[in-house]
Amino acid sequence: MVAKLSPEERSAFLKDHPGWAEVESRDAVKKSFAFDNFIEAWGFMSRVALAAEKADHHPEWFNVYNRVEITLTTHDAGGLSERDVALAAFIEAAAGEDD
Ligand code: HBI
Repeated sequence: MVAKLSPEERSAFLKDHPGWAEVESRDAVKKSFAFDNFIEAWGFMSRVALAAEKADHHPEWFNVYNRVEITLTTHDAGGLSERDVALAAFIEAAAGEDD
């Protein structure tokens, strides 16, 4: 079983990862990414998909043209876990954001 983040770990995540916001009525975080066009968005999604499959931890996401909205949570834990922290870091790098 995966452990949920403690309140302190959750606060640290939100502080260290700009743009991620808590989801109302769910123990999850979300962030929207915008790219130059659909191909750039799809390339990003492909990189994230491969990493997610390798880690056996997957995003919930929604794509329209150049925009990708991502929600992270750990279903097996019923909320945010270190798996989401790790995936968020990969997603930011895949989107070309600085650490
Ligand atoms: N992805 N976000 C997320 N949360 C999970 O708990 C999860 C997952 N991908 C695969 C997975 N769990 C497996 O362990 C099985 O539960 C399918």
